[in-house]
Amino acid sequence: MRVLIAGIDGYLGWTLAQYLTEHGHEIGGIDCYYRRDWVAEMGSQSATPISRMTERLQAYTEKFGKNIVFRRGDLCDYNTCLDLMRSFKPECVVHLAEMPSAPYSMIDVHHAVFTQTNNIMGTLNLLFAMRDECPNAHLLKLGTMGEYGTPNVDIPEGFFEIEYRGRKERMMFPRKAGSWYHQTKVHDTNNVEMACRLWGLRSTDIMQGVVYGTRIDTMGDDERLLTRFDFDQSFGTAINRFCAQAVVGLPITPFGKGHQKRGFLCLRDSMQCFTIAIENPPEAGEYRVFNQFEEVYDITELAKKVKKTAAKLGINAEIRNLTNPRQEEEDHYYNPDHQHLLDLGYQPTSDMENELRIVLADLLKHKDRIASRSHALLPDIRWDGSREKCDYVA
Ligand code: USQ
Repeated sequence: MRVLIAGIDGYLGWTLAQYLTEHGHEIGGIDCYYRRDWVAEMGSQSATPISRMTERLQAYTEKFGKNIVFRRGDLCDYNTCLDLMRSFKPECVVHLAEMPSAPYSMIDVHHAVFTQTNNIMGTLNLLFAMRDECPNAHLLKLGTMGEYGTPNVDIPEGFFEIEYRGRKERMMFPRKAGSWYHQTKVHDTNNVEMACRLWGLRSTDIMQGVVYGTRIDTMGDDERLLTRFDFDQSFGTAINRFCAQAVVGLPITPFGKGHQKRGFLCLRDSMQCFTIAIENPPEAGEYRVFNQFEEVYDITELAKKVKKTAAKLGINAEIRNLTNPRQEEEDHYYNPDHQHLLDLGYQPTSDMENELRIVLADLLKHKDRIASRSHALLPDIRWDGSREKCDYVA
């Protein structure tokens, strides 16, 4: 299939380009390198030494013997979207080109407005360009499990049956996001669902949990094929940050009580799930939702797993809770369904401790790169809008 990856320079995008190529697909890509700028704005850098796009493309051609049709551009420019659909003629568009950080979106009004404008406008432009140029193509849209929030009931895959005053309907399950970023995904969900309903487009909305891992096998030893690994307060997820903290000898930092729960998925299995969704497209007019994660952990369990795995590599990591810069439930019920991908043949391949061993070993090679940006690890972006470094609880 001809697959266009929007956000091909990112953590998932660059990995997916390689994984899909190995599975026989033709790849086009677009990116405007925002992620590199945002991480620099946070005073940080990727722990893995990622190459410039030109070097990445060269390495890709050497490895796979074919080219990626790449365009530097921004989805917020409608003509760029239109041109790309006309020239590349994708059968599937994978949309990973959004600002993905909750803390970044909470910094101030400018970051909140940028996040919502960038994410919602880019998706709308894509929907219109697809309607007009490739209405049969499948839109694989990256949403997030964070759209649902942490309700005190089970979370279905997108929809649920409701009976109200004696009548029944299948409705979208209520969303309750906890950051301006997560809200953008909720708005996208509504927009994409409506585009499918009104225009007959087809889309899979992926409610993905937290993805972790430094590599897939395809990357081999060529550093130019490596994907990024962020650990700063905005673009590093808790699991990335815990690994980076362990490697440079800083305490691992669950926030608050540390019983916030999330669904997790390793990078190689995330790639497998995307590929299954691409190779099994929905019908015209169908909008479907996959909850894409494998294991649920609370943040303290996660911290303990990182500590335990680090110990096997001779690292003695300490866990110290920080005051929570976010406003969120620190101990809650969490029971989301995730059956649709399993029904399509998804087979989990790796457990977290195996994968953490690989991550920590990879990070040890680049310890100096993390140490030189260790100031970016301690959070100061707070949900109330203030900027003040967090203190250790004990
Ligand atoms: N947390 C800590 N210590 C840290 C960093 C975070 O305890 O050093 C806590 C946070 O307070 C939060 C939890 O860990 O309760 C998860 O935070 P996170 O930064 O790992 O993940 P989150 O903000 O939920 O967002 C991440 C990605 C986002 C994606 C989402 C999937 O940044 O792009 O949409 O994971 S999900 O979590 O399923 O919503």
